[in-house]
Amino acid sequence: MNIYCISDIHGRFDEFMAMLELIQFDGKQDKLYVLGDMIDWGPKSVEVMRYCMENQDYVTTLMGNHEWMMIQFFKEAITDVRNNYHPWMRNGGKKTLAQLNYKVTRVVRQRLLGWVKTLPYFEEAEINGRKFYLCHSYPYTDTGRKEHDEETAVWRRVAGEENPLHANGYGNDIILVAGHTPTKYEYYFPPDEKEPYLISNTSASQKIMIDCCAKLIGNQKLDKYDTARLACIRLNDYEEFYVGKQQNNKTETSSAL
Ligand SMILES: [Mn+2]
Repeated sequence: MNIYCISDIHGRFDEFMAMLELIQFDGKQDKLYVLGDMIDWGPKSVEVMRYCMENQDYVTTLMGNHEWMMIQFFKEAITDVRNNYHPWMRNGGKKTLAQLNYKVTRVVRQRLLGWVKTLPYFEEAEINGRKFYLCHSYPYTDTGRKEHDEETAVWRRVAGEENPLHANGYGNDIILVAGHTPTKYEYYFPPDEKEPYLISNTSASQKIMIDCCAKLIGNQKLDKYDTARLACIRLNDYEEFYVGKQQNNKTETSSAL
């Protein structure tokens, strides 16, 4: 069995499908963890959500801050006037909302939102004697204040910090795998804008960061050297896989929709 992790797909459904082809993913034998942020910025967030929801036999999806913002948005049931000021609207959610409003039926929308609410904040996995803790952004803190803990898990950055699990009773051998922070911001300052994004796998700190900034794929203004990619890591042997912009994915450079 192969175990793969992918994160921060951000609506790049065509790149996501190209990745499954590249890794020759086989749902009968393999397992895929999607470490949150399926949605927003990219053009096909609903397609990504549907794929993850409909293939739960072999795809486990975790909560990301973008799913978390979407849930808050619908929970707060805010009026049209205030819509534009909601954090979700200012963070790539406009296209996702438009898709949910106009591209799917009410029944499908309710199913998707109902499912997203149930997403876990972390998962543990073990392969070849190695233990992994998977989350979107930060290990679940468990202070007893549920909302605070959930918010921390999807927003707080682990970048620049040692693996926080080691000080928290998980032992010294557990390896953290997370997305959320584009990997260039892990160690380079200022980041070299011409270098492609790479997975950051530092065995010393037992921390693997896999967000290679797929949200910017095809954005000529913010990624003029075409360095953003969708990344995937196979936990069995740490093989890394990358997918760039796909032909049939018409990426809009403007965030307006
Ligand atoms: Mn995120």
